[in-house]
Amino acid sequence: MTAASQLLSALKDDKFVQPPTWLLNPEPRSFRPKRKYRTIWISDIHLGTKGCNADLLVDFLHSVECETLYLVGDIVDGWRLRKGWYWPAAHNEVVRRLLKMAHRGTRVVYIPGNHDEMFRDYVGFSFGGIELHMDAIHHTADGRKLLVTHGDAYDGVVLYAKWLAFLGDQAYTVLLGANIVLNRIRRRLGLPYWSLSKHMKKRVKNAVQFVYQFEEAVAREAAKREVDGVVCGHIHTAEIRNIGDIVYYNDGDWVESCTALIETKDGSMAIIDWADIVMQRTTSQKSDAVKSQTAQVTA
Ligand SMILES: [Mn+2]
Repeated sequence: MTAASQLLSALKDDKFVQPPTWLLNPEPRSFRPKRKYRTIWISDIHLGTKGCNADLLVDFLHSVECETLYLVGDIVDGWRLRKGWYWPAAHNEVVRRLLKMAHRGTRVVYIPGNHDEMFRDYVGFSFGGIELHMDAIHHTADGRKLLVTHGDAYDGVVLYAKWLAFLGDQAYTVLLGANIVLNRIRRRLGLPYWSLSKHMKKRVKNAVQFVYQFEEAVAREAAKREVDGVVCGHIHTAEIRNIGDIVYYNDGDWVESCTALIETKDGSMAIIDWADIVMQRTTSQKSDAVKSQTAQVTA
């Protein structure tokens, strides 16, 4: 069976007549060896907004391989796009990477959130090999059952836009704006990404209180559903902690913190801070460059 005919049969459920040719392009040879995981969860990418760190996410997706990838909501920001179309090339590249992963055999499960709630109408369908579900039960390699949900349904106090009500909507927008400008300057100076808003939020007592209440509410729902744990996103705060008998996992976001949640083949789970990893990579590359220069000088 040729690659093209395999692709056609894979896409048959979506009734794509002509598969896009870039799907068949081979990977460039220069790729780093990929980190292999059993499962990856990412959420709150907010494609279509200026705050989205699409470049870092593309870099992450290039660097990993997994059996199952969960997109835990707020992948595309429909709310923002309604106010005006913003879609740079890097945002397309994210979509391409996701479709490529699905095409190459990763099971991709998309659970819409509140910012991409328009996709909730298509739950039960699949597009380009990406399955849409309202929520999901994930079975870990060590035999635990995890509820996977975006989390906005348990955000009783504040349905987004207002979720940082105490900071004020505008204050939050200003903060994210400042974050973009700051990182543009840092990039020009050759400095890695650093989340200003993440550091600010930690210092706001009310924000901590809100996060705590949200986590408790999600854990209560998980206990009701008789699962061992819950994976969600929504509040842009990555976390792994025990709440009663439930393990609460939050995969964070790609607006502020640039984090993912992963499961290894033995079922252990961890949060990956990609901004941090890229920073370490840049630092070690720099010191390698310095070393080779020194070597040349001494040689
Ligand atoms: Mn959300």
